[in-house]
Amino acid sequence: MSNRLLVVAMVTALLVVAGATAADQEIHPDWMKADPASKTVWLRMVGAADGSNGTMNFNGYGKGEMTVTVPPGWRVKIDFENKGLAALPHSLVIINEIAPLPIEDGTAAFPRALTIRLVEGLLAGEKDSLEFVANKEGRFLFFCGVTGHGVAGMWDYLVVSKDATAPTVRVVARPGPARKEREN
Ligand SMILES: [Cu+2]
Repeated sequence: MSNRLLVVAMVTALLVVAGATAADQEIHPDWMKADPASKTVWLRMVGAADGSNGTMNFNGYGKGEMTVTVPPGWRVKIDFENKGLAALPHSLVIINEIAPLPIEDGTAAFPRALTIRLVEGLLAGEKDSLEFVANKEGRFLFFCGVTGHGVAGMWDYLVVSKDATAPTVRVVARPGPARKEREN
């Protein structure tokens, strides 16, 4: 099997696994704030927030374990920070849901829906902010553009749906004690 085919097979397996573990629990984390009057949602997205998925996570979730849903037309403001566990660089881009996933980089599905230094990544403690209008419906991915991170599972879902009346966050329920932000 060629390397390319192997990567395709691995990514397909990842997507199948993710599909089997749909985000089934709504949470109200302190890292999301919604303002219906201005149709604006603010998200703090932390790369490598904890050790989940070998630190390849956003806010502790990877491989599609987290789904943020917003109504169409809402403005999405994201403050991204790399917490830097394992001393790896990380970045964030909103991409279309595609298979296979890009090995690195990624094309922003909305104008300016990406951090600086997408492939190189931001180092531990570094931050960047981005902002875009969710002007089309669909399912997209929060994706880390650093080489190999996306295919290692550093991605989650962003859904833009007219069925949503307000932003929500759903995650895969995990056994064991939940962290504080998951209990809110
Ligand atoms: Cu990363």
